[in-house]
Amino acid sequence: MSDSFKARGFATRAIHYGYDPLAYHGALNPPVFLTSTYGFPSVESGAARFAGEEEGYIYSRVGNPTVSVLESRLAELEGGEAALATASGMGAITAVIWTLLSAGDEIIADLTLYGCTFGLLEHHIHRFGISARFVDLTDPANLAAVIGPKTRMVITETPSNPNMRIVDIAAVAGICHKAGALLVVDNTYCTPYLQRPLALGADIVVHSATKYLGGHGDLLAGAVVSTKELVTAFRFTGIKELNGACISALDAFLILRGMKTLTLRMDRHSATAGRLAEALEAHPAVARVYYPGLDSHPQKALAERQMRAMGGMIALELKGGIEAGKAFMNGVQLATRAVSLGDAETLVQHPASMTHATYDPEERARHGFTDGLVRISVGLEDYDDLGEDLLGTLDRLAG
Ligand code: 4LM
Repeated sequence: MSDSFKARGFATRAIHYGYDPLAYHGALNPPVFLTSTYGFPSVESGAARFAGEEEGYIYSRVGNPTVSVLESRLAELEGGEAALATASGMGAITAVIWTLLSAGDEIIADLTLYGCTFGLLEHHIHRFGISARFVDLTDPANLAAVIGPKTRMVITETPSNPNMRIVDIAAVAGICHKAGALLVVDNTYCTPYLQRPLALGADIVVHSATKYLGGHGDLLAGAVVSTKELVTAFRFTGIKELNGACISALDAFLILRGMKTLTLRMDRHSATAGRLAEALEAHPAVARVYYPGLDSHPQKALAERQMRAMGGMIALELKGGIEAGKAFMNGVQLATRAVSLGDAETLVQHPASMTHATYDPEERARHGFTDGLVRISVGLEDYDDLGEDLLGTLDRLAG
């Protein structure tokens, strides 16, 4: 793509960047290259591709033309030099960790993370000689106090899943870089439309593309965006030799299709979630709502500085605690009881027994979220219908 294309707006690049229809018979959409392997013009050429001395595809575990379109578009939108698409968000996170860390290294992570990222760090990674500790990164001074020579990597989500804490990416990046550590930001909740961690100083962005990037609940995928050098290492070490979590061309195609409407969807998710968060907070059955756009959110000002809009995720606690939360989730009719997020359909789930069941009750208390927390992924339905379902269910429970 020419440099002039880089000057276009976000929505334009989300639709066009990295694909030239005229190179493919004018086909408006990129072809889906359903092939596992690629013929080499000669043995010498094949060997040169393996040696990294010649451009060209080798095998779809390490590269595929449909996937390449997605990767160049994601790199562009996140403001990174290169991107790698993966089979899932967990595939992206493990590719980064396995590629860069060795026995003796330490990871510092924020207190709250998606449950399986937490499970990997808390329950498994020590088996490989890597240690992990959890620090409340909402106050960067906590990181400065404990970061040390063994700390190779700091991992955070912002907003965090499930309780919507906000981490100051620029402040945390500064502390990481002074100590020689890399900052990894999981940008799943925001997508590059709402937040661009690399521009704020992060070294690596990871995604579950299963969520807002795909946007339609029909696939699993992930992504990593960083420098060319690191992405090459994630591709040829992390995916090729360590975890094998390559994406399929068809899923890459579906994400590209989903991303054509990314800006529209994120604006709509944010607008509806903002209205709902306010209405839920005002409801007498609700004890607390966690949404960075609310005046009651302790980091609203920081969220407004580093995010374009506040996104579609809400967490709440009901005054009746966990039993009221269960009755609420069982009572809704339009919303679907399901894990995952970022779909057109509104989804409700119970982190303590579902996405975050990897935290035991004591860990949940220590890491700052209650058993009564309910998470809502606000979909794209009409606000009035959602309000009737969610607030109406609360009314019925109270009545
Ligand atoms: C969920 N989340 O919360 P794959 N990073 C973040 C996530 O929320 C997730 C992943 C990574 C949920 C899944 C069931 C912030 C996942 C992992 O599921 O491996 O694509 O992404 O409901």
